[in-house]
This record gives sequence, structure tokens and C-alpha cells, in this order.
Amino acid sequence: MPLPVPVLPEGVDPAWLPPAAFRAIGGRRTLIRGSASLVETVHGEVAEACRRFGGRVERDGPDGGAYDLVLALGAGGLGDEGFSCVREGGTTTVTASGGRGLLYGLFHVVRLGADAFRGERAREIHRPALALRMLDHWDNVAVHPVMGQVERGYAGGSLFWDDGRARGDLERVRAYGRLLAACGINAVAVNNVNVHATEARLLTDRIGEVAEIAGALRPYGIRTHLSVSFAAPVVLGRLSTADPLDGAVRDWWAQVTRRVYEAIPDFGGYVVKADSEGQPGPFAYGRSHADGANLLAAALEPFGGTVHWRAFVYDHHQDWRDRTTDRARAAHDHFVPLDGEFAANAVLQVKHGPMDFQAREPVSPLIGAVPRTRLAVELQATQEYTGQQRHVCWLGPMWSEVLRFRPASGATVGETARGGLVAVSNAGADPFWTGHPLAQANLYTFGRLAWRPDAGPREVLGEWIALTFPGAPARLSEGLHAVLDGSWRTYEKYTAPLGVGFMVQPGHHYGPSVDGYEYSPWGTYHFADRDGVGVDRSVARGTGYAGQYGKPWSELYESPGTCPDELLLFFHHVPYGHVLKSGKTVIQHIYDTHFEGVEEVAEASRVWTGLADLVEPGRHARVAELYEEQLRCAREWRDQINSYFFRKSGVPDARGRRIH
Ligand code: GCW
Repeated sequence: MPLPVPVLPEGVDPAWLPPAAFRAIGGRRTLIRGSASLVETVHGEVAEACRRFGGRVERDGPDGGAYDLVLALGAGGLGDEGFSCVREGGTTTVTASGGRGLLYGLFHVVRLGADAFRGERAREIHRPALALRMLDHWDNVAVHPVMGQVERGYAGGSLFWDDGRARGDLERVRAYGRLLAACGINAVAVNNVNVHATEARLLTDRIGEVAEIAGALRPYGIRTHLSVSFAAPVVLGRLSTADPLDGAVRDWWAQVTRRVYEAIPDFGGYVVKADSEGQPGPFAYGRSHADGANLLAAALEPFGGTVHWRAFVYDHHQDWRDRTTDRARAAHDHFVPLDGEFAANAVLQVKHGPMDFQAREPVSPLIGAVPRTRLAVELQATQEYTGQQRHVCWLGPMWSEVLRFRPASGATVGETARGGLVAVSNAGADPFWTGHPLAQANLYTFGRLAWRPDAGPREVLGEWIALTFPGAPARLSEGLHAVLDGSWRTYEKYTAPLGVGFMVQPGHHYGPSVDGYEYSPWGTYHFADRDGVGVDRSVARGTGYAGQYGKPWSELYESPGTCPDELLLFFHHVPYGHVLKSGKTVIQHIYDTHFEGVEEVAEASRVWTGLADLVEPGRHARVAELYEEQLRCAREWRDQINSYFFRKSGVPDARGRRIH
């Protein structure tokens, strides 16, 4: 039986799957062959498209030239997720070895649109470069007194949970799964890595609620994962210890995990934030993080599950007076000595930068430094530090730079992430899914880069535009490129300069506060004084962090003369008069970029205004309104940063602009 396409609740945006995106398929004759549960999903999609656009779909019919499109299970060797696509003699044929592959093949044809049915197409084989393409939701089940329903969520409530319980509305979850499948995502962790009391129980007596979500996501090839508390045996099991080497603790995890698999046979595994920002972990028992991860890995192993163990372990009670501790060093210091000790089904999940999802950071030196450990790279689609989905900040170029970076090991980050690519989700119950309608582009881009980390981000953005705005005239797609392509660099220009990071309002992290974290325990300092600014992380004079990289990066980052401009203040404390490679002094660079950043936002907002006749009024108005806020906030950043550094340095702007 074909699986009906989910019906979007009234008022919810179809994002990159508007009905018109299926026009080319829906008007044609399609044959579907093979049996597997996901083939029913494919059939449902094509049937719905045909219902709308007048085409025809048949199941398991005979060969023959009568079809425009054949979607067939058959050929081996393409893996569960791969597919081939060829067009000859007037028929486009997608072949896959497994149901997921066929679904991805269908969405490939959707992306091609009418081009899928023109002329001849040589056979192409598509396979994901990374087997795991995952979203981590920082969703709480119960509304948290400080963090709310979704920690760092800027898109309304949770898609899964509402004020203490699972949402009844699984149709919306199904629609979400469908969107995710269309960009290649195949795994979702449904609760926050900070596991509070209510959420801890999802693992045991509330696993049924997780099973329902898993049931809604399964037809789209998405596996469900759960964040768990390392202290669960104590908190839930009433054991006196959670010591990973204790026999009773191991038995407890084994039994609980068996019950999880009874409820969810294709369960993906656990995500764990341990000994990090107050979460419990193995340190309390004098055990290592490999001991901790291997405990859960052993429980999951009989069922083929994986534990994603986060490497975000650092001292968040640092004394700002102490210049020897460097938060940036922490993940490498903790985990490099454990290389080779993790079980085969334990994945070390590393944030892409050494600090915390800033608009600019170097690539984490841990990536490439643990060759005997399966590693997943974690990105942040939710825009905690990049404008909180009130600012346009398309992260494709940043992620692509990270994924193409070559640590000393020689392979790119994308190639090193054998354990997968993960993003903290930016989606929620908001009618546009992501709060800011243009932030949908981040979610789509993440999925496509996880499928192909070496893909060109601008091309991916082009796909998103073509799908989201079917038949967009050139003026619209050019306008969208104009406001999105450079938006990350624009954001970088008006916020913290030259890789120094933070300078945000403490707590919620929105808007500027240059010294907001300067005397705090969080380890996020810029050390500005009257002479200069930046953190000395050199080996010769500073914290030694630069030495955590292999060559050539350790040498390049070591000296201000060779360090790339955009990371200068991350690695060095330099005088305001220090001349950058660009030929400008640091202070003049700060002034110039902050004036430019605001102008660029104003220009983007003008471009958007000019697209009013080409975008539905609701979407246009929402973005226009958000541009007002972005512009206000960018001015605030410009004026606070420029005034702060003018007052510290006493150096006037060479161009005589007004600094308050
Ligand atoms: O970026 C920081 C956030 C925390 C988050 C933490 C993490 C889930 O401010 O809200 O906690 O990172 O990644 O664990």
C-alpha cells in the first residue's frame, strides 16, 4: 500500500517541498518496481504528484517503453542508500539496492525537475560520502526554567515535545522526516544533550513516546537516537553508582538497552554529553571517557547501535585571572591520549571548532589527531552565535571551509568524519520551521553537505532556491543569492573581529557586550587593553594551543606574520597598530569591517524589498520585518565594538567617520 504523503497542518510552510516541486514527475507516467517498506513511501510520493498534475503511476508492471520514469529496486552493489540514474530512449531510470536509496533517487529526480526528462543522461551513481547524517535536537520534554522548551532554539517550540509530553501531532513529525529525507539526513536525536530529570526517563518508562516519533520518521529512512544521562543507573535505576567498570552498572545498561530495542528495533543509539558543563560523567569515578563510552557501546553492540560521545569537555569554572588554562586546548588534551581505546561502535563527536560554534574559529585540532577513533564532526545549524534566526546568516560557506580543511593527516575534515556529520537542529514548531524563513537554507545545506562534503555550497544553495521557489524567475534567484551568498561574512564583519569570538550578551548570547564574558568563569576572553587585543595561543609565548596542530598549521598559526588574518586574534595578542596581510592595521580593520557590515545588511534589506512582487506576501513580510531587527542589531554591534576599541586605543578612524 502506498504511504500517503503527510498533510501539512494549516499555515505550515512546505519549505523545499512545495507541491509544484513535483510538477515534472506528476505530469508523467511512472513505473515503480520492488518491495520494501520505503518503496511504499516512494509510491505515495509519486501517487500524490500524479493526483495533482495528472500523471499516472503503476506498480510492478512489465518492461517496455511506455514509461517516462522507472523507479526500481534491483541492482546490487549500490549500498542501502545509493542509487543510479540514467536516461535513454525516452525513459529515466533510477535503480537502487535498498528502499532508502530509491527514496533518495526519487528526490534526486525532484531536484532535476524537467531536466530529468530531457534528452539523454549518462548513468550516474550517487552514494553518500558519510553513512551518518544526523541532526541533534536540543529539545526538552518539559519546559526548562532557563532554557525553555528548546535549548538555543529560535524556531518556536519543539516538533516532538510540548510542555512535558510528546506532541500528539505526528503528522508534523512525518512532514519533518520527509523534508529531512529530501536533503539526505538519516538520523535524528530527539532530545537535548543536557538531560534533565523528565528527559532522563525517555530511556526507560517513557520509551514508548520515543517509539512513536521513531515510527513517524522511519518511512523516510530516518533512525531515531536518544540523548541519555550518564547517571541514569543512579537517577533511574536506583543503583548507588554509575561507575562504568561496575558489573551492576553494566548489567543495568544492558537490560535497559534491550528494552529500548524491543520498543524501537532500528534504534540508532545514544548521544552523551558527559563531564561537560555540569553533566555527570566518568570522572566522578576516576574513570576515563573511553571507559564511559565503552560502557554504553557494549550495551548497544548486540543490537548494532552506536554511542555518540561528545568531546565538549572543558573547565567551565575557570578563573579569568589564570592565564595558563586555555579552553581551546581542552578537547585535544582530554581525548588524544585515549586514541585507540574506544570501542568500534563508539563515535567521538567533536565540535568543528575548539571553542563553541563562533562565527569564526579554526578547525578543532582534535580532528585528524585521533586516527584510531571513529570521529563525527558536529556543526550548529541553530544560530546560537550567528544571529539566532533573526539575522540572515547562511552557513554553507563556513561549513564547506571546515569540511574541505586538511588537517596534518592529509585527508579533509569531510573524509576524516568517518562517524558522520552532525548538526544541532535549527527547526521547531514555527510555521516556517526555522523561525527566519531564509534559515531553512541552512538546514537544507547541512543535509546536502553531509551527503557530499566536497559539494560547492553555492550550488547547494541554488538547489534550495529552485526547490523552494519553483519556477523562480532569474531576478528572484539572483536576489536570493545576493542576500544569502555573503551573509556569513557580513555577519562576521559586524560582530567580534578577527576570530577573537564571543563579545556577546551573557546567558542568551544575542547582541553585543564586549566585556560580557571577560571576567567570567567560561574561558572565553579577548584580553583587550590600551595597547592591543587577542589571545596568545602560541607555543613560544602563549598557551601552546597552536602546537596541538600538525604541520603546516602549527607553524603557520604560531607566528602573527604567517597566521591568516581572519584568525589573528584567536592565536595572538597584537598591538592595535599591527599591520594585517591586507595592509590595514588591526584597529582600522575593526572600524572598516564594522561600518561595512552594517552597510551590507542595509543593502541586503533593500534587495529583499525589491523582491516583494516575486515572493508570497507572508514570507516577504516576515523576512522584511526581521531585516529591521538585523539592521538595528548590526548597528548596535558596530557602535559598541567601534566605541570600545576607540576608547581603549585612542586611535581615530583614518576615514574620520563618527565613532560614539
Ligand atoms: O554552545 C553551548 C550552548 C549550550 C549547549 C552546549 C553544548 C546543550 O550554549 O546551550 O548545551 O554548548 O554544546 O553542549
